[in-house]
Amino acid sequence: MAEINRIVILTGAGISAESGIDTFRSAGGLWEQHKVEDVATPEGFARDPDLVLGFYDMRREALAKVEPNPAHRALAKLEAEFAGEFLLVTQNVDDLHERGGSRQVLHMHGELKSALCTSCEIRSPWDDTMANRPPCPVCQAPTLRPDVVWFGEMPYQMERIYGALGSADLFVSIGTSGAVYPAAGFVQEARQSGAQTLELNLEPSEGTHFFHEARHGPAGELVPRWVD
Ligand code: BV8
Repeated sequence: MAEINRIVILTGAGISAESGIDTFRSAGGLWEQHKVEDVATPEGFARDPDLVLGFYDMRREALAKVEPNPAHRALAKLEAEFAGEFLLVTQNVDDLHERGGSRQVLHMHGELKSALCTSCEIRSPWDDTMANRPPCPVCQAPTLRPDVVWFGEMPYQMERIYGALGSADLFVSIGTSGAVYPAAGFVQEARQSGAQTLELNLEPSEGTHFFHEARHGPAGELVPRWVD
């Protein structure tokens, strides 16, 4: 990648699919098992906190049983070897990028293994269950929620992301349907800044026409081949 100096990568649920993590919108995916408004909105949490805490407990438990796949490891290799600026933004709340060797991961939708206390508003590392209302490790109040960004909530570090998109010369989107904003709009931001844009996905995403190039197939095959 001689002429490329600044890379921004966006990943979605598809990069973790071959590790055995359910995606959201593929057949049998997470959203088929649950209505989004019931488990991924503040209103759903207010209405039935036990349902929501149980949904995220189930996903956190599933995460402990799976491993990163070659796509995660290829991105870690690229981060280690690339001499320019490199930003990995993920919509995923799993820790497979980190377990695959990535050192800097920007979780714009939060993380399953983090808890947010709605009383003291402090985040704590978390890999236990929450449905039994454990005390916040900081203020001891029984008011933990998953530290994930629900629909209608502002994703994390948006200024940093838009700053990187504004100066990127390569934007690569991996394993995302392009169904959720603002992440789905990143390709347009990158194009406006003159970046080359590449989609690596099992099938054409909703925004595939915005990309200069699109390659379709499993991330576990496409990403290592692209990195090498
Ligand atoms: C916000 C929570 C505003 C954690 C999630 C325009 C602009 C801004 C907002 C909006 C807008 N229009 C509408 C909105 C509102 C909304 C939205 O986008 N709605 C959609 C449904 C239309 N957006 C929001 O609410 C966002 N917040 O805008 O706030 C604001 C402003 C000011 C102040 C306050 C607020 C928040 C969005 C975040 C919601 N939280 N997750 C969790 O439970 O995980 S979103 C959820 O969907 C996940 O995070 C997931 O990452 C995300 C996107 O899904 P994908 O990752 O793409 O997964 P999906 O299953 O859809 O697709 C998988 C893809 O992989 C498929 O294409 C498949 O083909 C492919 N694949 C499968 N297997 C493989 C593969 N690819 C390669 N290899 C394989 N093996």
